[in-house]
Amino acid sequence: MTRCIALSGGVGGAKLALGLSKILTPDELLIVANTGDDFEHLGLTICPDIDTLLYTLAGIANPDTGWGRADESWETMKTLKAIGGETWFRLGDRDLALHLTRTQQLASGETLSDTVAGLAKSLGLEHPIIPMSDQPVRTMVRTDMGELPFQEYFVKNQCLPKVSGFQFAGVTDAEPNPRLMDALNDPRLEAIIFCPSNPFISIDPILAIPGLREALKACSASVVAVSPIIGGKALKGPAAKMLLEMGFDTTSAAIAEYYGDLLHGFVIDSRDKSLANDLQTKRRHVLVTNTVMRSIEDRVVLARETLAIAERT
Ligand code: FO1
Repeated sequence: MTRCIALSGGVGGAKLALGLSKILTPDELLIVANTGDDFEHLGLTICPDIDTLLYTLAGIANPDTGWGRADESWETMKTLKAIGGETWFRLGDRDLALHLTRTQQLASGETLSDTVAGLAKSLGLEHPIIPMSDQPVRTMVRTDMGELPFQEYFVKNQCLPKVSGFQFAGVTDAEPNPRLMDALNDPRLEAIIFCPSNPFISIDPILAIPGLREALKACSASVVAVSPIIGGKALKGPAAKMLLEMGFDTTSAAIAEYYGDLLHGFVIDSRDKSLANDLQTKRRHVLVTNTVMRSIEDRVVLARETLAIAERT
C-alpha cells in the first residue's frame, strides 16, 4: 500500500527520494519523475531526471555533478569531438549503455514505464520509480533568445538566457501514469511530497498533466513541499535566477506562494527561520530544519521530518 508519493526532478529531488527509500518499504513509496527534461539527442532518448533517480538510489551517481555515473569514462565523447560530432551534452561511456537500451526498448514498443522498471531492476532497486507519464512531454523555455528546448537552455546555453515563461509541449495529450493515479485514489495514502526541486521546470510539468492537479486537490493525503531555496539561493540549478526573471522574490516565501493552496505543509531551511511565522497559516504548517542534504544521514533525517509534518497536517 502506497503511503507516500514523492514528486521529483533531478539532483536535489533524488537526494530526498533516497532518504525516503531508507525509511519506507518499496510498497509504501512511489517516486514519480519529471520527464519534461527528456529529449532526443544523437538518435537516443535521454531522460535525465529518471536517470538521476536511478543512479542516486543505486548509489552510483556522480557525487560532483549529481547527474551521470560516478564510475565513468569519456572515450565516446572524445571520439565524437574528433569526428566533428555534437558534444555539448556530455554522455559518459557507461551512461550511454542505459540510453542505448532505453531507446531500443522504446522503439520495440515498450512503454517508458516498462523500460524504467527494467533498468531499475538491473540496478538492484526495489523502490518503484515511475515517469509522470508514458507520453512524451517536453519543456520549452521562453527566453530573450526565443523559445528554447529545455536542454538547449539548460546545458547548451548554461541557463544564461533570461526566462519569461514555460510551455510543456505534448502535455495536453499526455495521460498521468496509471500507477500514480491508483496511488492518489488510495484512501490510505498519507503524504504527497514535492521534493526540493525547481517548481517551474521539475514539479510544474508533473502538475500540468491533465487531471493531476485536480486529483491532488481531491485526495485526502497531505501535500508537503520542501523548499529548494535556502537563504535566497538555490543550492544547485537556476531556480533563484528563474524566480527573479519571472518577477518573484528569491525566497522560500515565493515558493510557498507559487504552490498556493495545494500545500498543507512546507519545509524551509533553518537559515530562513525568520520567514516561518508569516508562512504558517491555518491550512499550511511550516517546519524549520536543515534542508541541506550532504550526507546520507541528512537525507534520512529530512525524509523523516517531512513525513512527520505530513502526518501532523
Ligand atoms: N547537465 C549538464 O549541465 N551538462 C551535461 O553535459 C549534462 C549531461 C547529462 C547526461 C545525462 C544525464 O542524465 C544528465 C545530464 N545532465 C547534464 C543533467 C541534465 O541536463 C538535467 O536535465 C539537469 O540536471 C536538470 O535536472
